[in-house]
Amino acid sequence: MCKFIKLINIILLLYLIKEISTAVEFTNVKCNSWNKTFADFEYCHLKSVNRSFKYLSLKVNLFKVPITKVKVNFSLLKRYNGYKPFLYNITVDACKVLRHPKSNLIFGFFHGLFKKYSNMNHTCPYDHDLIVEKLPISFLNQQMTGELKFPHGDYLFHSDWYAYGVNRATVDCYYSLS
Ligand SMILES: *[C@@H]1O[C@H](CO)[C@@H](O)[C@H](O)[C@H]1NC(C)=O
Ligand SMILES: *[C@@H]1O[C@H](CO)[C@@H](O)[C@H](O)[C@H]1NC(C)=O
Ligand SMILES: *[C@@H]1O[C@H](CO)[C@@H](O)[C@H](O)[C@H]1NC(C)=O
Ligand SMILES: *[C@@H]1O[C@H](CO)[C@@H](O)[C@H](O)[C@H]1NC(C)=O
Ligand SMILES: CC(=O)N[C@H]1CO[C@H](CO)[C@@H](O)[C@@H]1O
Repeated sequence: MCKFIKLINIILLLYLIKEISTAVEFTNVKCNSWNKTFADFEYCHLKSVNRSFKYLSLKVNLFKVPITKVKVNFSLLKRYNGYKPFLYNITVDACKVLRHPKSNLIFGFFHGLFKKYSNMNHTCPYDHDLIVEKLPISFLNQQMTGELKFPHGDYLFHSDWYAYGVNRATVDCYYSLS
């Protein structure tokens, strides 16, 4: 029993240390459309309403709907002397994984970060503009804190969005761990 309590204490302590040492802060978002006849960003920004409420919003106008084939490349980069590849660099068939959400945990995690605040919450096809509306940065920070045990520093979450095998858009999210 005593051993058990000790174990609980150690786990609790480790948990607290992690909580204290890992603060996540989203600092910037950049969106780019590679073919403005196919899709374009109406807006893409972080906004501060006040000290405690900061959010991310973006809207993509799609001009060739419906879209039935979507792939996403994700990679995580860390800044040393410029941003360098760090940890993962994967491609997922978004239409497939939206049908079978448990088939790719990394995509599932990423989708979970914004789906509550977005109309990208259903399976393909997509026949409407895509929005992420007022996704609270505090929500993002919270989601990330539990998941990341990475070294301190500046990170770039890079995503390339392909439709029909062609790169249509790039969304880059910048954050730091301290
Ligand atoms: C841009 O997209 C349009 C619509 O799909 C296509 O007709 C055109 O060829 C594309 N342009 C380039 C440079 O890929
Ligand atoms: C910040 O703005 C949000 C949304 O308008 C509001 O709900 C919240 O009370 C504000 N917080 C402070 C500290 O003013
Ligand atoms: C991801 O991997 C591909 C192919 O292996 C490479 O061309 C690309 O530059 C990599 N991207 C990043 C950001 O590391
Ligand atoms: C998807 O998001 C839209 C817009 O926010 C909402 O009206 C709809 O109920 C959501 N659908 C699902 C399946 O969550
Ligand atoms: C790094 C990586 O996996 N890149 C892929 C991104 O997706 C396109 C389209 O599916 C592939 O051609 C790239 O190889």
